[in-house]
Amino acid sequence: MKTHTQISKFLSLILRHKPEQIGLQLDQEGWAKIAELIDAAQQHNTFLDDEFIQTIVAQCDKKRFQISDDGLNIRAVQGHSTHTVQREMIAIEPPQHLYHGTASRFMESIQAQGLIAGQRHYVHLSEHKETALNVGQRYGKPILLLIDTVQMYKDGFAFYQAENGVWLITHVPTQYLSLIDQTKTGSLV
Ligand code: HQG
Repeated sequence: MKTHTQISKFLSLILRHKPEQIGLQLDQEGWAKIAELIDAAQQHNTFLDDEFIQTIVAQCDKKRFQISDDGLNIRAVQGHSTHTVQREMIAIEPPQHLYHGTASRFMESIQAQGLIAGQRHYVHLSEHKETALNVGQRYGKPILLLIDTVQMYKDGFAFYQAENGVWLITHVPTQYLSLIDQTKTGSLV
């Protein structure tokens, strides 16, 4: 029997990155039929049922997953890398401040290229410094970057927001980035 965390990671893997690992079909908007997911997982020795899925979706701290209004489908709302998913998102005006957390070892490359999406479809941005820092520390010494959203928006960049509040953008060129110095609270360098 797998734990909630293991199942949550399994759902992230299948619904964001590798549905083919269990032979599951996702549509362009990322939806999978829950009944098909349960069957496919079972055939690959992962036991899931409707109730377990509902609990994981409801308890997920980052609200990574969404269940359709009719209760029949499930998807990850962001974080995809699989090319079968190409969500049609509506560009909206961003808030004045958005942050990106990264690790110090990526900074040389970020200074050269700006923020790029890598394996995922988008660069992930947050309205909250703490969230961004937590994201950054997954990869090493965390670095906090502030995005000049006002100028980017004026310059015609498209910002999207996933259902769980995560902001998405395809690329952030270097000139819109500033480093927030953690040692001097609130000040920029
Ligand atoms: C970095 C988690 C070198 C980027 C989190 C990041 C998030 C560059 C890494 C979500 C670069 C990509 C996404 C460049 C960006 N050169 N490195 N030019 N541009 N990077 O995991 O933002 O728990 O794909 O800074 O909470 O860390 O999965 O993206 O460090 O919301 O739901 O390349 O994943 O959510 O790493 O995290 P990732 P991320 P979940």
